[in-house]
Amino acid sequence: SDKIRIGLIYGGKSGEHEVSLQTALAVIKAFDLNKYEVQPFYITKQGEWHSGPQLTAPAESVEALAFDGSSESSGGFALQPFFAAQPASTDTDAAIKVSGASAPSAPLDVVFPLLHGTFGEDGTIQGLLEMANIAYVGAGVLASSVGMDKIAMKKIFAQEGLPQCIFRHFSKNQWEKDNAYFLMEIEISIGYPCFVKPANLGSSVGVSKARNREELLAAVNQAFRYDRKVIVEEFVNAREVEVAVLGNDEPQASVVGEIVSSSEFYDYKAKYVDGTSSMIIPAEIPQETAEEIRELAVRAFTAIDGSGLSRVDFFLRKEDNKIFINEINTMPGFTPYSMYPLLWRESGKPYGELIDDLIRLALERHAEKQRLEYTLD
Ligand code: G1L
Repeated sequence: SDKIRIGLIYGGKSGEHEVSLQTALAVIKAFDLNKYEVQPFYITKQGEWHSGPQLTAPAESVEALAFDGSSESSGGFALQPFFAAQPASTDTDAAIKVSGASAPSAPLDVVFPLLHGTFGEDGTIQGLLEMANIAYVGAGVLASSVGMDKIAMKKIFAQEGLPQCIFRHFSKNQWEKDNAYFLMEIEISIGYPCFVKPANLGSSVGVSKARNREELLAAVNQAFRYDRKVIVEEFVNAREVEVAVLGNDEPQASVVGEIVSSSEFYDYKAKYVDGTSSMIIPAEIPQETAEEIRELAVRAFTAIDGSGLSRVDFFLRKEDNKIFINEINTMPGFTPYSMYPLLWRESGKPYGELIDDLIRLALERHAEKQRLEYTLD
């Protein structure tokens, strides 16, 4: 058929297994099955890949997407029957060839990697898809890994001149060798209270606030349980605002949204509620501030070599409205009730259109890459 063949990879070993399943279900429901064919790949919590049967109707529940039996395989080998053909000119150099026996009748056109890296750091699924020469939605290898490492991210932001809070960082080995030095550094340059976080991990696992030296020592040890690198940040008393960025070479920014705790929320005209926090879209902030935040978001996206999508999170300091970039997330929450899709909805782009745009952007980036030369002959 002339439908676009979409692969969905979801599940995975990470703590976001359930969120990933919910997201896959929502994305599947949004696909126009007259236009797309959907091939699911479920990764169990144990890391086994299960490629399911092609979907001819939207799945009914997450249970229906969590197949346990058929076509089990370990690692990305489940993808191999669906590899794209290598470009003819580089065929002899191709690192991976589709062998005759498993050559598919219908390779995938584009994949949605709906999960965080399950191998400890991110960019890994993206790397697998690069080697398979399959187009995929969202950030590439570099932006994905930068998006998961707060230290690399902040260094790139600093180089780009983006305003951010004061921070210090160290590895476990550096800390063990000379923690007196880092304690002094932190107390002189940051002071208390401060936030202590593992460099990796998107969520708030291992994050704590320290009000004095004793708490700082405990917080650092706690953070080292989750990563071998730790970052300590200045505490900023601020509102939290977020922007959705979409595009490749000419990324666009959505309206700005604000996250507030549920208790504060009732003072506002009600908008969206998601778990324990709520979203106000558009944020009630001055128009010049919103414009500045949108520009900073696009610069951050470009600085990390973003593509497809990213949600960029900022602090707006209460005392003076100063803007600080907090982080960029290349794999934001993506159900129809998550901040990223809601920001685009309020900007005039509904969920289904957003998905169409992401697929088009993935195919465009892939086509452009096929035109690059990789050898000297
Ligand atoms: F494929 C996209 F669009 F790039 C993409 C990939 C992953 C969008 C959103 C996400 N997000 C997630 O996978 C998750 C937050 C549900 C789990 Cl990490």
